Amino acid sequence: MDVQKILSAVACVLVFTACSKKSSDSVFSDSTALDSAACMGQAIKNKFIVQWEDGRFTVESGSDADSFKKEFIEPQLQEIRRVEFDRRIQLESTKEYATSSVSDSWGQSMIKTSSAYSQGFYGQGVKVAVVDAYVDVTHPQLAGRIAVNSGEIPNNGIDDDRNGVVDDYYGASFVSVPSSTTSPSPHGSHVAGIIAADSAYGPVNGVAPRAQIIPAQFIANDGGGSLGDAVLALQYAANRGAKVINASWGGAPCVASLRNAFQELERKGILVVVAAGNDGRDIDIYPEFPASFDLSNQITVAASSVSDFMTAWSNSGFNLVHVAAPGEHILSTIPGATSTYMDGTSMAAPFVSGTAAILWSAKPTATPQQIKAAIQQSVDVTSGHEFKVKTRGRINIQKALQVLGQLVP
Ligand SMILES: [Ca+2]
Ligand SMILES: [Ca+2]
Repeated sequence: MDVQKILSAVACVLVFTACSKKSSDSVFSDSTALDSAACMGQAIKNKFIVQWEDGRFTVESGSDADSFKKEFIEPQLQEIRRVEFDRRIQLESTKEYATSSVSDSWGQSMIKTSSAYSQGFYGQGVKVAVVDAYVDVTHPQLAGRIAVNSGEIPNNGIDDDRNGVVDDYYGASFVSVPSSTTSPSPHGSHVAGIIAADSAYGPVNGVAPRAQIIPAQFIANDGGGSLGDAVLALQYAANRGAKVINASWGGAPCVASLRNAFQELERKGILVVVAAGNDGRDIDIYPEFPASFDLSNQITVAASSVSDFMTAWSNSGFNLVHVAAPGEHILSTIPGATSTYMDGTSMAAPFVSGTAAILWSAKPTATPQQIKAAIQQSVDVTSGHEFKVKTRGRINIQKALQVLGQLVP
C-alpha cells in the first residue's frame, strides 16, 4: 500500500461521508481476490461487464481499462454501480451414449411424475428458461414447447418488440466468442427435453410436458463462453418472463458480476436451478460457481444413480448442495430429431426445474422460496442411501405437491 492510499484510508475513517463518493477506480474491479482458488477465468481486457444503478447489465467494448474508465465510466459515473472485465469460461463436456440397459424413463418414475399428471399438473402456464448451449426449436418433441415471443416478427432483421434483441421470436443467442466447431452442441436440447419434451412426438417424457421453454444461449458449440454473455442471457430470460431458470453449467470464475446477476434474479422472484458439477468434489470446501452462491432463490442439484445412490462423479456438499435428482442414463432430445442418453448433474438440474414448473402450475401464487422449501422438505431419504447434500435426499414430486399444499393453502 502506498502512502497516498494509506492517507486516503485514514481520511475515510475521519470523514466518513467522503468515502461514499464514487470514482472510476471504485466502481471498476479487476480484483480476483474474492476466492483465489476458483478465480481462473482469463480476463478479456477489451470487454467490460457494466452493472448500472438500476440493476441492468450491459457488456461494452473499449481499447483498454484506462481509456474505458476515462471515456465510458467517468462521464456517466453516477449511473454505474460496478464494472469488471469480461472473462472466458470453458464448460466441461457431458458423457453421451446411444444405448442403455435401463428403462428410458427410470428417473421420471422414481420421482413420481405421473402422480402430478393424475392431479392435472403438467407445468402449464410456467416458463422455464434454458440458459445453456443451442436448443433445437425444430425438434419434434420440443417445437410445441417453446415459448413464443409474440411481440417479435421472426426473420425480418428488426427488433419489433424493442427488447434489445433482433428476431428473438423463440429465444436468443448471446454467444460472442468464436467456436472451434460448427456442429451444434447437444447439451442445451438435452436439458430442454428433460424439462418439457412432449411424449406425443417421440420417446422422451419431459418432467413438465406443458411448461414452456425459453432458449437463451451463451455457450458456443465447442463449450466455450464468456461471463458477460452468461449475464446477458440470464437477464434476457428474466425479461422474457421466466419463472425458473435452469443453469446446467459451472466453471465460472468467481467475479462479482455473476453473483450480482443471480441476486437480481432473486429480487425479481425467479427460481434458479443450478447443476452441482461433475468433479466428484465437495463444493462446500472447493467452491464451484454458480453452484456455490447459496442464494435464497437457488437450488443446487447433485446427480443420483439408477440404484438411488449418489453417482461417483457428482459434486456434493452438506451446505451448498440442496437435493439429488436422477442424473445418469438419462434419455432426452438432441438436434437431428432424435434422442440420446447422457450422464451429468447437467441432467439432474432439469429434473428439478421441471418439478418446480409442476409445482408452480399447482400453486401459481407461490414464491420461489416456497417452491424451494416444498422441494427440499419432500425428498426421499432412504436409510443407507443418504446423499451428501443438505436434505440428504432425492426429489419426489408427489410429496412435494403435498408439502406445497400445506405451505400455500
Ligand atoms: Ca426483440
Ligand atoms: Ca423481428
